[in-house]
Amino acid sequence: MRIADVRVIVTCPDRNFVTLKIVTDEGVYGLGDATLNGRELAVASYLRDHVAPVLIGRDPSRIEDTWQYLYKGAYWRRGPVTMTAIAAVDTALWDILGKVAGLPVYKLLGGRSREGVTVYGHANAETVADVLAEVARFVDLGYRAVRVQTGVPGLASTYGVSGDKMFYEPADAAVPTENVWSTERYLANVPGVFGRVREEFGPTLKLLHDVHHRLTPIEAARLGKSLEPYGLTWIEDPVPAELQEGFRLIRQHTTTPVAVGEVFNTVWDCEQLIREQLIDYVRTTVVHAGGISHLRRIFDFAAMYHVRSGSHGATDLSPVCMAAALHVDVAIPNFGLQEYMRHTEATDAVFPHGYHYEDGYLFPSETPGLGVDINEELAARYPYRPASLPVNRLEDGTVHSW
Ligand code: GCO
Ligand code: MG
Repeated sequence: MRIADVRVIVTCPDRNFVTLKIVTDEGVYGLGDATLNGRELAVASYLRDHVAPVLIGRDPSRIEDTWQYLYKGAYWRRGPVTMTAIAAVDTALWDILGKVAGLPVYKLLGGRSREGVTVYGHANAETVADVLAEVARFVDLGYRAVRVQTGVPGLASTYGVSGDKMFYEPADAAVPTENVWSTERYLANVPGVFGRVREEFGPTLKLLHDVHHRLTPIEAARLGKSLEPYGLTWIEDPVPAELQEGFRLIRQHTTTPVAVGEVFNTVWDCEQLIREQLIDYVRTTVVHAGGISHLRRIFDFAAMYHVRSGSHGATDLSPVCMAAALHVDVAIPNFGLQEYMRHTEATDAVFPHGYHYEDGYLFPSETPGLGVDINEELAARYPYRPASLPVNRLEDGTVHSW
């Protein structure tokens, strides 16, 4: 069997997605998600112009060899654009392998280690009263884990709070929207929110919170300490993680668990964080961390250091990525949690899939391969729309991490 055709499909069913379709000479095809929010066309070009030509004629079952060929063969290593492109190829090849073997991909990864994949939902609202109602809604839907984000008094907008509660989408304008941020206002507000949520929902509901890279290590330490009475499952991305040793400072001060990794692309981005046990959950996922093969490598390494998975699963990761992530989640020994934001009806129609939600769990598809498809005719009806993620500024105008 040989690779006969490689297609890059860009579509915007309510938001932009880039999908790679690898077709073999025997007609079997595989899909890979290649969506990099706000930078979609860079990956589409990388795949179309630089990757597709070298894939034609290759044996699709040589997954590891193809990964190494694309990683080492480019000379220029790592980075989100490169690793998202490699991820798409790797994912599509696993899909083909599963279809040829007649097995769902998780069986090729060693089989089921658990019955279902525990997911967390997103309760978000401007006020505490409203967010309590949102948490209740997720509890009613069966969720055992809920991420809680509220507005901050004095700030016009805050990360994680949106008008549309179900389909959160921060990439809202062709030219980035500018938000204003105040660490002081934020730190004064968050502990009270979690105090109220715990009071209302008791001690066993898993609670999570995303700081979205906005604090310094000592500020994050203070936040973690102030949240200790409420027993959070994790605080996410407390600081930008380029300086991995910075997390030592957080660790020295608080027992609140830390989750990091949605912007990481390789094991090298979290090597020190894992080896020194500076984090508890690594949030890398298939599409931005080199595909199923490399994600598995990161999680195996993490398992040696008591670090569990907590894969990113926002709406900018397509159903193709979610399908692939669930096969990994259900197979690995050190699974922690899976983020789950529902896609819109239009997105689901373009990407018909066999995974499903039930009582707080997602279940991967049992059909051969990933169990996800793309309706190309429908996809063609939704042309690309430029959309960027916002930019953050402090109250005095200084550019800050968003
Ligand atoms: C999350 C993330 C997202 C990102 C988004 C960027 O935890 O789900 O932080 O909300 O901001 O995926 O494209
Ligand atoms: Mg996040």
